[in-house]
Amino acid sequence: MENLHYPIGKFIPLDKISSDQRKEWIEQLADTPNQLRFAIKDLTSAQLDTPYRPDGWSIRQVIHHLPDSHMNAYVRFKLALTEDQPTIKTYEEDRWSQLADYQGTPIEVSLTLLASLHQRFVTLLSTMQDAEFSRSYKNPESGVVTLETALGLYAWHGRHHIAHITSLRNRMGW
Ligand code: NI
Repeated sequence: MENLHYPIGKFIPLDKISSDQRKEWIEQLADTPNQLRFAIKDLTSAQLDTPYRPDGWSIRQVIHHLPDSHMNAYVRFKLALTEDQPTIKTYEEDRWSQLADYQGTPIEVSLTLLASLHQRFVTLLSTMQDAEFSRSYKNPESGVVTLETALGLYAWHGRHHIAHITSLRNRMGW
């Protein structure tokens, strides 16, 4: 049976990460905004308000969540590139999804925000040297994370949420 929560599986950190692997992840991140646009194409407002699984976020919430999450990611990368293993700030993503901007902001605004953000993020990632990918931040909940692992995590994270949308569309025949 299809796993509604983890349609592409959970994120599994790799022990060894090659530069080819990093390149693939950077390409996935570069592609995420367009993949998201394609995934939500022609959905009605009622369809956007449909949860992707029972008790899960609506497609609309998933769309607004992606730039929120990836803005945090971008800041984490910049902190780790400019400070010595900084401790980053976690956030309550479920509470964020209940704030008024998730209902009140047109999705186009978050699609554009994600595209602009990823353009800067990918510009930064594309110029990072090997040693910089070994830099790290400390997540107070999960421990030390290298930037190459964080890169894999956020490449997975975009595909993870887009798959929530595409798998719902498949199930519903939309
Ligand atoms: Ni997420």
